Amino acid sequence: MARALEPQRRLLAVYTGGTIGMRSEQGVLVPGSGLAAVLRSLPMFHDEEYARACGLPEDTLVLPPAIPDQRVIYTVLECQPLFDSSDMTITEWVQIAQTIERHYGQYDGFVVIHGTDTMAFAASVLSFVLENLQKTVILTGAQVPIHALWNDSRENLLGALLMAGQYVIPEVCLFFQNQLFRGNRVTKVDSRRFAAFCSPHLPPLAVMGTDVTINWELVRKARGKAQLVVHSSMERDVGLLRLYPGIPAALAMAGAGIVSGFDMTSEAALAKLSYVLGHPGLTPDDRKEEADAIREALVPSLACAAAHAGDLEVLQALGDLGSDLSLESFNGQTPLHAAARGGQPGAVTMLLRRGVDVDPRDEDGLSPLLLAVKGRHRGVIELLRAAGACLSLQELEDAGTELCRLAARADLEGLQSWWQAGADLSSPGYDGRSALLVAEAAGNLEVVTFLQNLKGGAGVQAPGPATL
Ligand code: ASN
Repeated sequence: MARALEPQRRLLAVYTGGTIGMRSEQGVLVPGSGLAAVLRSLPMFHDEEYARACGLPEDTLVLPPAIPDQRVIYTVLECQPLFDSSDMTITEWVQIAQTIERHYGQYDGFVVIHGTDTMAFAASVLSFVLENLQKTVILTGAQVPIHALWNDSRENLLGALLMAGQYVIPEVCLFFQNQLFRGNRVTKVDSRRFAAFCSPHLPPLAVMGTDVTINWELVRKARGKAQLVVHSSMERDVGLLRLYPGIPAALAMAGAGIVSGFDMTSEAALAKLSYVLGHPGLTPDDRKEEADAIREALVPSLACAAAHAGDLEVLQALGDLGSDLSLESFNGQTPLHAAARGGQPGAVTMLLRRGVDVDPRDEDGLSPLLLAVKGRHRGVIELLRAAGACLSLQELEDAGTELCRLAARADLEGLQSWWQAGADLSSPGYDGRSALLVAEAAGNLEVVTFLQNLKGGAGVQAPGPATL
């Protein structure tokens, strides 16, 4: 899933309109055709020498090398007509999805050049319409046309091409101002600044600075080799109800088909509703079931995010809706893992009160207790131990080497965390030395005193859960 290392990666750039290519016609900015020709004239977007040497066809452009031994080759497909995105609807977004479907086999990734006004809607809709994505799809655009001297078009488009060309991020994303966001998590927040979008409830999937930082743990994992499916039958007759202070009680119409949007953006909520209600062949009951299933599918990730952030309100709301708070997210981690990793005693307490398993294992066999130890979250360790969590035999066996490493670095808090979790601090490391010997050799007096006190007093083995 990391950097794609084929010598040539081929992208399709679908140009739908928007400010990026706009020109002034009688003083009014209108979407301008011929973007490929403009890009061809800019050396940052096209290496003519390489294109000629490889005999690339006329409509095909190639970026200068960003990393050795790899080239990003791209074709610009200009839509007819070009749109100011405020005139676009679900119909046009489904057409974009169908264009991607038609060319899916020929290209390694896709960039959709789109106006900013409705780009968050477009990204949300595409994320539901395109099912089983195995390739990167990135929407981008700009606040200032590419022809202007001071613009954000070049940076945004180049960034999107580089991300789609170099990485396999199999989901619909939006790239703007050096950040790659999950498409159905963004919303437009500014129409004048270059930082036009934000993702209020999910950090960016990637950030481009001096280096590219990708949050791989957030990136969707492509499962299996299922074929791309395009859901073109989206329901147009959907609406959004925004809750406001003093909203009349008559509008708490849960029974009238209102589905909570949780922390979704309004763009994503609308797109999802349109997708669910448009699913062909569904009876009203099926649709409700489908909406429930989608909610259930989202619960593990939402609950994990809330638990990690210590957002008790959201956790409570999810629990009150009858959601199972011990469900695993994609990597096998439960909300309790997330709360332990985030060092959130409040969330841990709430989850334990709701009766979740205290010792679940994720895909790598890690338990919440071990994650709390690694994070030195002593309050969480205490709660988990009191609830009966224990390190596994394997974890206890492996602890010796880690304890010696902590002793060598004078990491008292780390050692205390292991002790609190029930580890035997006299366990030998890989070379047979104990943490105490290592600390003495390194002259880490505070650690030596701590370990000696344990030896002489409470013992190097922490008290059992019942005494904590
Ligand atoms: N009106 C333009 C559009 O959405 C705004 C932009 O792209 N910056 O097409």
